[in-house]
Amino acid sequence: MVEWTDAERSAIVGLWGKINVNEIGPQALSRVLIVYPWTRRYFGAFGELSSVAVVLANRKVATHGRVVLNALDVAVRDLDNIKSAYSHLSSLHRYQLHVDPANFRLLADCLTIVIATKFGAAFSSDVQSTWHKFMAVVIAALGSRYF
Ligand code: HEG
Repeated sequence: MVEWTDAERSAIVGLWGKINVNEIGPQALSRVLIVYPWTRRYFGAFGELSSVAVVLANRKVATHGRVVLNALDVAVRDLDNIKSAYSHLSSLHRYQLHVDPANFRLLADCLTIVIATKFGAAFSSDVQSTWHKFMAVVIAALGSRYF
């Protein structure tokens, strides 16, 4: 059971409140596909993903980036129940999508970089520390059906 202090809760909710899912979601997912090109194998249904320009212009990538961030919104709003909230998503990624769970961390890292780029000094090391904890809990929850 994860424990959150009031300061951690308000740091996560505060940061999340400034995030535009429609902007950050597509940036984070396209970054994963560009920096870690082997992750493109999971998105065969998204069409052409063979170059940086094509990934950035792919509408399905943008849409799915929003889907992923909207799923994170569920976690932000239910910080005490992230594991159960993600139990179905974890099964889906394991049994139907066959996503190696190591990729969850890659997405978290890209998302953190996109957020840092967007918010600059406002994304202080203190805020990052709490954000990192949040993403670690999300990653563990998404991996919970793998083990
Ligand atoms: Mg996953 C579908 C969330 C990481 C590959 N992902 C989905 C869906 C959600 C989701 C909500 C839609 C589920 C549905 O249709 O019911 N994904 C999600 C989160 C995170 C994540 C919250 C990490 C924070 N996903 C992730 C990673 C990969 C991946 C790292 C692969 C590298 N997801 C993936 C694929 C699909 C989804 C291939 C199906 C996409 C489609 O065909 O529309």
